[in-house]
Amino acid sequence: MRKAYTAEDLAGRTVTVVGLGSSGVAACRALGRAGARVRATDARGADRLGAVAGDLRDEGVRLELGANSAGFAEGSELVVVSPGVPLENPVVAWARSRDVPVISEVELAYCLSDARFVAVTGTNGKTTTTSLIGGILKTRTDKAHVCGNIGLPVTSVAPGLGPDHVLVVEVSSFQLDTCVSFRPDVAVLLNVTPDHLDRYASYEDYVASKARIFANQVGGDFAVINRDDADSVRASEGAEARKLWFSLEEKVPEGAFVHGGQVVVRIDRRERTVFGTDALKIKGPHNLANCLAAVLAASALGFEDDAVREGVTRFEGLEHRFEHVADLDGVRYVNDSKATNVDAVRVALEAVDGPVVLIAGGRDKGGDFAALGSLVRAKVELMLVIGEASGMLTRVFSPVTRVRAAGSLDDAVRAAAAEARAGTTVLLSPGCASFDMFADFEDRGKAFKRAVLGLGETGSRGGRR
Ligand code: UMA
Repeated sequence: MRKAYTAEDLAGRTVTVVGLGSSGVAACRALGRAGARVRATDARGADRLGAVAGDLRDEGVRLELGANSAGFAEGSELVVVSPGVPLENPVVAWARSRDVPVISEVELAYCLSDARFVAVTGTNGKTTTTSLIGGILKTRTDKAHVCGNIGLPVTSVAPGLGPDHVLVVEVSSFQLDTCVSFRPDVAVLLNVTPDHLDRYASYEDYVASKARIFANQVGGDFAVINRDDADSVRASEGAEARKLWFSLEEKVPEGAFVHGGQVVVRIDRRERTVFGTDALKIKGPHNLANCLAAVLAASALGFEDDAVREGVTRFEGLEHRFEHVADLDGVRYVNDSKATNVDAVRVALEAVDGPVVLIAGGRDKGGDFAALGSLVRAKVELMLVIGEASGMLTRVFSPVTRVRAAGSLDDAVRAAAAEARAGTTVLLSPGCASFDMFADFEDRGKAFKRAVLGLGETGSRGGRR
């Protein structure tokens, strides 16, 4: 399939961008450079958008602030929708009812660029794997760019880049939902477990959204898929790309696996050992799986084993993802604020040796916490619940462990410190979105770290030692 648009197609067209967060602002600017007549609408008022609204107006963007109204979109030939905007939004609904195309900012970036694309999706591990792939590529080229859901909008990087550049793009299901012609050279699907059920009608719809990453790929492209995850395998069934599998459980026919503590890659019937798992700085089976996916993506792009080894073994992990914060009186504090769904909490609990004081809660996204029952019973000595989900979490987990509600994250950290004894891990792994109490998961993780590092100063440690 050809790219849905070129810069020439967009010149002179009226395009409306919905949402002026980081991706919407970048989309406005890319469209402006392509010569489109750009309009943008945001439900937030000018007071909350800050200086960017004035800047965009100066750049010739027509704005509607404080509402997203269908009338404002009237006359648009294309709508670019931000990932946080639900498809029932009045402007999106207006476009759909008139067959005006609605695309994501990722699709727009793809159309405006000749670079090669590596797209990484999955419920968990996307940012780590995207960073790992970027880390490998950057050992050998300065033409690799890491962007997307990771925090840097793709349209701020991609437009105008030639085929000698590679974009390693973290893609969320929201961005995939409105991709039309997006065809990554390498598509990585890490795992699919229930998440965002507040946005999707059913889990099947969410799986189908993830499967869209493969939809436009053809024979010469690569699909990197988790062989150990039945829903990822299912989502890749219709993929036409060449499949490379990764597995922690079996020797795959083509792909990467672990044997005798070594990462083995088998492509084109050639099998080679790339590195020993003990050389990795990031820990836990989930991170080993992320490494296997990264190794395959880089190999598919033609990067040699020594580049792969160097990039992967150098990687030290990311902030807010099972991040070690401090050891205080033998108690380990771990910030896993990025764990915003049930499966991410499972992965974190499985990665801890010994007893856990778990801090969880926030804004519930409709996940099935009961699925964690036996794991929590086995590992969690005390669960401190915060935010809107407190009542629900108390109901679900009271039968399997001690549960206590805390009024704030600070209170939860103090209560955890008072209870934990040497050998215990205090784990913030919320399993929920942060928006009821914080600006985002980073704000929450930073608040956790401040609270932990403040424990020593306030003398509020002093639990059961
Ligand atoms: N808005 C409207 N109308 C609506 C809803 C929102 O006008 O009905 C406006 C809001 O007022 C706000 C803007 O839209 O001004 C927000 O847009 P957005 O939520 O799409 O956020 P961006 O700042 O554009 O950030 C997006 C991604 N956000 C989401 O997917 C929710 C960022 O991922 C991404 O880093 C960025 O684009 C660059 O590509 C964040 C995220 O939380 C990290 N992603 C989710 C996740 O990781 O689980 C999917």
